[in-house]
Amino acid sequence: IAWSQCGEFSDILYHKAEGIAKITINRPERRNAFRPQTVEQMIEALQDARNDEAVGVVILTGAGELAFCSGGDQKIRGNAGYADAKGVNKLNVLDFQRDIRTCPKPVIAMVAGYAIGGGHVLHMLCDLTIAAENARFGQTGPRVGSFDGGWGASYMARLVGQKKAREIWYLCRQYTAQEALDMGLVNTVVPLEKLEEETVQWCREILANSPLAIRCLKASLNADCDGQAGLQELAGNATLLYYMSEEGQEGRNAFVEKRKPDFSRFPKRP
Ligand code: 2NE
Repeated sequence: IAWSQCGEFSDILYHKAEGIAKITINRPERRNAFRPQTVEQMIEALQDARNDEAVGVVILTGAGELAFCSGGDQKIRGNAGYADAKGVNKLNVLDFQRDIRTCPKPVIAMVAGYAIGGGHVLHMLCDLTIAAENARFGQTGPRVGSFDGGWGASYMARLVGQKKAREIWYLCRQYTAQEALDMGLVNTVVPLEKLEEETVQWCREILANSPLAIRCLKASLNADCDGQAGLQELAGNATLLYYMSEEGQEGRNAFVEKRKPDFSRFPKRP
C-alpha cells in the first residue's frame, strides 16, 4: 500500500492511502508513551480523518515493533496530570478516547509490542484490534499510581467479563497476544511481519461494505454501554438519515420557499 504523508507533526505520523487513514504514535524512545502534545496531534489527525469523505477506516498504531503505546508519559507527569509544553497539567487522553468512540468510521488498533496502561485502554476502545505475535497487553495503574475508572474499567469488563477485568487491574500482569485473543481483547493474532498487510486487508473488507450501515452499527454497539451520550450518537444517525430523505427535505424546502410544508405524499408506514 502506498501511504502518502499528511501534515507535519512532532509526536505522530499521519498517512492516508486507498480510503484508509493511519495515525502512528511516534515516540519509540519512550515506548510510544503519550504526552499532551501527542494527544492533541492524534485528536487533530482523527478529526481530519473523520471529515475526509474519502476515508472510511482509521488505523491507530505505534512506531517501531516494540510498542503500540505505553500510556501516559510518566516522565512529564506532574501533580495533577501530564504537563503540556507550557507546563499546564492535563489528562486530555480522555478527550481522545471519546473521539475514537464517537468517530463514525471504524478505528482499528494495529498492535506490535506493548499496549500498556493508558495505551491498553486506547486499543480496547478501538473498534477492532489486530495484534502481532509479539504484542503484550496489560494495565499498570495501581503500580504506578494511576487508574482509568471510565471506559478503561467498564468497557474492559464488557470485553473480558468482570472477573478477568478485576484480575487485569488488581494484579497488573502482562498478557501475551494469544492470551488476549482467548479472552476476547483482540480480534486476531498474526506474525509481526504480516501485521500491516493483515490490518490493511481487514480495512479493505470494511471499505467494500456500506459506510452508512457501518456508521449506524458502530453507534448501535456503542449505545448499549454509553448511556445518554450513546443514545445521542445513535439518534444523530437517525437524524442524518432523515435529512437525506425527501420527506425531511420537504420541511426545509417549505421553510426556505415560505410556504406550508406538504407531507401528504409521504406514506404513513405500518
Ligand atoms: C512498556 C514497558 C513494559 C516496556 O518495557 P521495556 O523493558 O521493553 O522497556 P523500558 O526499558 O522499560 O522502556 C524503554 C524506555 O522507554 C521509557 C523507559 O523509561 C525507557 O527509557 P529510559 O529510562 O531507558 O531512558 N518508557 C517506557 N514507558 C514509558 C512511559 N509510560 N512514560 C515514560 N517513559 C516510558 C515498560 O517501559 C513500562 O512498564 N512502562 C510504563 C508503563 C506505564 O506504567 N504507563 C503509565 C500507566 S498510567 C496511564 O497511562 C494513564 C492512566 O492510567 C489514566 C489516564 C491516563 C493515563
